[in-house]
Amino acid sequence: RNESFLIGLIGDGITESLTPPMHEREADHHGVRYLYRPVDLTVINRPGSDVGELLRAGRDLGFNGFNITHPCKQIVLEHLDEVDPQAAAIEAVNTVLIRDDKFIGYNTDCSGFTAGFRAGLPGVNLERVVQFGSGGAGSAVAEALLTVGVQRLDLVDVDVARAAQRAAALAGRYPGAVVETVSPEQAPELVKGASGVVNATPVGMHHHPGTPFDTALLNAQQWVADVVYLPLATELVTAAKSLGCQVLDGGHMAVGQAVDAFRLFTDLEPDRQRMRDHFLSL
Ligand code: SKM
Repeated sequence: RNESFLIGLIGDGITESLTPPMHEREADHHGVRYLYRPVDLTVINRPGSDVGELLRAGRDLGFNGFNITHPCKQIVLEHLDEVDPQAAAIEAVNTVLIRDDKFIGYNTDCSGFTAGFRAGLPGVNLERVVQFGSGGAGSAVAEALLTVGVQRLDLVDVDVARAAQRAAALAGRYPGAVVETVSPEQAPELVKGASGVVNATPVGMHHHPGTPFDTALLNAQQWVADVVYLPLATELVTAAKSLGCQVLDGGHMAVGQAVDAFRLFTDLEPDRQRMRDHFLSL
């Protein structure tokens, strides 16, 4: 096999992203030439609305694909020739393949969270889940939770209209599940009665410290998942672990989206554990 791959990541402030080294190291193990370059909109002083133009430039310069992140995951949709049905349902794309000069969009945040959830929280109770955040990451995570069989999903968001729109879209596609919107004031009661709680907000990131809800509401029978991975040990993850909850840290989604994108870009089977070990060493 004498193939080479040229991949990029388009988004705002992504120069320090860990996705490029994850892909490149995995490609090294497969013995293929693989370059993964961040295309940071802040650095090149371009708005997110230029994502279509950047994709077309990338295609013309021989790129094989792109990951797409904030603020372009929705804007990119109108520039694609084909969109995977699950990505279309989530209304967000984070992976674009360039095949025969066509742009084909996928969402590996959803499939990546799903795989991480199955691996990291096997057999957990899926009866009642409360999810904080219904934005970019949140819509992919909510879809993933219903895919793995969550029976009742309560979406909490400061933007109640956004949560309501997401809940309605999900309820239509998962008629077997109950999907509701909850105001932040109603959330504490629901957290207490939940089998699992998920953070899909940026709260807990280095520049956004805190927890999305009062962790004193948790008990050891519950599981907790976070999507924040900088730091990996968020205040939520640390508190939930010390209470004895089963915990899925945000690294699982970060690795999961990279695993699934790598497979799409290369048609090679990545080694999930190896990619996670490498991610943890970065
Ligand atoms: O969906 C992912 C994207 O593929 C890569 C990324 C990053 O490296 O910052 C973040 C997420 O949006």
